[in-house]
Amino acid sequence: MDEVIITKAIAESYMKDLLDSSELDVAIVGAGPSGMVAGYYLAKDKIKVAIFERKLSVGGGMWGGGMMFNRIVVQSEAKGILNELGISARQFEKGYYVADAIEAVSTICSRCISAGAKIFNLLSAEDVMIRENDRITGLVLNWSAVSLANLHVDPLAVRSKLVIDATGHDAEVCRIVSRKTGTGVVVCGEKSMWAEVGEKEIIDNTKQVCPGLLVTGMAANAVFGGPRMGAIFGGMLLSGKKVASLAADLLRKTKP
Ligand code: 48F
Repeated sequence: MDEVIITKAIAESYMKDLLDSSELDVAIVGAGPSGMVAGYYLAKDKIKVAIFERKLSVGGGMWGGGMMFNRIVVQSEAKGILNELGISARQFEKGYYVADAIEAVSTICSRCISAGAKIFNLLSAEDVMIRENDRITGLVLNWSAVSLANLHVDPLAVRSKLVIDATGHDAEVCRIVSRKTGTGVVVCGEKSMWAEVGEKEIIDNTKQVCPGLLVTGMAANAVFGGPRMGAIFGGMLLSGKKVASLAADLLRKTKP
């Protein structure tokens, strides 16, 4: 075994994927459930998509289920997505399915990658690229370790036809766009827990917020002031699926 061959294999293979992802159809920020479901459906539709995740692990808030009981609940409306991905779930009461959070995260991630999406962990979106008419045209990325170590190191950028904010409760990309553009994007902040309403509103709140930027998952409710919903995850899955379909439609419309 030659350590230098191992080094070259890792560096060359990673660099090839990173360079290939420097021009994308869709760049997703955040590899939580909504971001990875969106990545799965986009890749399945042959759309060039990459997900940039700040942490070492993907899965966002799904691993820990509710209060560290690693189970999630999914309602009937989203059971079809579990079936399609191959995640087992049993009916607890009529309309309430319970699934293993670890199986859910690992399966969504695996299906997302095998469909053709690239996931880059340990990278944070610290800004967006903005061009004429305040159109969002890509992401400004840096290693998460740079901000953790408080290093003064400039970022690099990727261009993408569309950006999806899947950053969860903080709606980080929308907050940046709200601060730095005149697009009128305002992050209202999420309301207190109300599962029934939160799960309904998240679907309506999943949309394009300004030219080039869409929002999904908990970030959608954070932007438009919808309630949080706790450890029911059907809305996240349905929102990820919906944003993929909206993005695919927008890409088709802008095709020369
Ligand atoms: O928080 P997260 O799981 O978002 P989600 O897909 O799902 C929400 C649920 O997990 C749960 C809930 C259910 O009722 O409310 O909270 O909407 O995943 C968001 C991911 O985005 C990453 C973050 O580390 C997490 O893995 N993230 C956040 N900001 C950035 C980022 C950033 N600036 N750059 C890269 N990744």
